[in-house]
Amino acid sequence: MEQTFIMIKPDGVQRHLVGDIIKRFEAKGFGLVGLKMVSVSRELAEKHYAVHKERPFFSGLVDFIISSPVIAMVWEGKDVIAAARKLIGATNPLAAEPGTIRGDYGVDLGRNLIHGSDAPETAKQEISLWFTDEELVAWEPSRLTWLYE
Ligand code: IDP
Ligand code: MG
Repeated sequence: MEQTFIMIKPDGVQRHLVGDIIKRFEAKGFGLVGLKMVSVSRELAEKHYAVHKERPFFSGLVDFIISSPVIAMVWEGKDVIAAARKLIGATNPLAAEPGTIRGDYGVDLGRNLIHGSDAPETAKQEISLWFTDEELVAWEPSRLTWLYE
């Protein structure tokens, strides 16, 4: 089963959308493998967004991510990386479809509520950046028979 790294950004936590967001992933049928609240260090935020370090929005993005706690999670399931990106919606919330997290709750590119890994390699990197092996919990979900053929 594939795994992906999902982070509810400071705006999602401050706006009390944590429960709603987690509910969407659970209801879809994905399984939670790791979860923690983090006051992000500048170093971790810069590593997480290293791919964007030459972009004009980089320093504002890092300042935002460290401004207030985030919820870091690992979710598991069939094609969960791409499926999570669909649940999340387009990067710009005004362009994101209604029914997606960003489409339902956001208006600004710099306040788009949530991060999701974009490919298998980045998912692996991000999971190991944010979680130790001991923090990831292997468990046998009883749901599988009713979700997968
Ligand atoms: P993604 O989060 O949908 O994968 P990326 O292009 O990887 O989008 O950008 C990472 C994050 O950087 C976005 O989620 C958003 O918070 C921020 N961002 C991207 N482009 C801009 C911009 O033009 N202005 C301000 N923030 C941006
Ligand atoms: Mg991205």
